[in-house]
Amino acid sequence: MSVPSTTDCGCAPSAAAPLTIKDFRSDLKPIWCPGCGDYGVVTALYRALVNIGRPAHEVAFISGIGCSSRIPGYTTAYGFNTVHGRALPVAQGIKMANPDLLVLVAGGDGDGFSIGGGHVPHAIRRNLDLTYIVMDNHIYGLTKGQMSPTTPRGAKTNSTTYGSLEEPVNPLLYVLAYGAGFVAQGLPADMEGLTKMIEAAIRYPGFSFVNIQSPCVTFGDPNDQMKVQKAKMKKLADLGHDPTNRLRAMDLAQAYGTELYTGIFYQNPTPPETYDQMIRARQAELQAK
Ligand SMILES: Cc1ncc(C[n+]2csc(CCOP(=O)(O)OP(=O)(O)O)c2C)c(N)n1
Ligand code: SF4
Repeated sequence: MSVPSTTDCGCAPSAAAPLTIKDFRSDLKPIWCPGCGDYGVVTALYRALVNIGRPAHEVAFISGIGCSSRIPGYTTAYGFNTVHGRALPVAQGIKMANPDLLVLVAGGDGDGFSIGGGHVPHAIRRNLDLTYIVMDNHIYGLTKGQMSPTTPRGAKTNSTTYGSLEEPVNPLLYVLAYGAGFVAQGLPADMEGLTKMIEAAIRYPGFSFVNIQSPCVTFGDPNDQMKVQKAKMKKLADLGHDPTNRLRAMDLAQAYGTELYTGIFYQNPTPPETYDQMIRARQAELQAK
């Protein structure tokens, strides 16, 4: 079953001339290691923003701290590289202060699911219209290769010399369990698929989550790099998955770490009112008194 398109997310193009990637690429040269998956993520993001058609001055891009959290600096959107783990609270404040902005939030698996993990359920249940992109490389890249919350059990890292003894967090199952209305997973190795799902996430009116398996070439597992991922990926659309079926999505999400499913796991076909819409309605009600 296909997901009905949603058009009430404020994503209608407001620029006169068609936008190009140049409109979103900043002058700052990325300093990621050559081959880092995050290069592909920023490219997919530029492409998605071109397709959305809103100019850079209508976009705010918020991140935490980490290699992946550098990403707002490589765009011409308004950017805020906040503190480690605090991108979501800052982004929610920005969206509440100016609901007309298209708000993107990004960071690593460490930023989002260890130090910032406590913010995720609350951002989901509050349901502001923002898109949260996690570059999940299963490692702390910026601080030189310690284990992260998504490091697989048994993996040897600079802080788990004999192999991790911990069960990893499953980001897909976690956000689905908390009730996120849009949940997808992509790979920089599948640029077309990744671009489409970021675009769909932005268009979804409410909290949307995209987990990106973005390999760390320097500290990551050599068997979890782009070529291997590309060979391993299974597109949910090819498997006939119905993205409106939340329970099936949760079932598929349980395979995180073993199967590499890509595409939209879940998209709520009847998105509820967002927090920002409710604030506007409340303001209008009070002003009318
Ligand atoms: C409060 C605080 N604690 C710890 C750090 C150190 N620190 C910076 S980035 C980071 C983890 C980075 O890993 P991740 O968020 O997964 O992003 P990546 O670098 O892998 O993209 C840590 C522990 C910090 N900057 N601030
Ligand atoms: S350390 Fe890893 S995550 Fe950081 S820039 Fe290098 S390859 Fe990318």
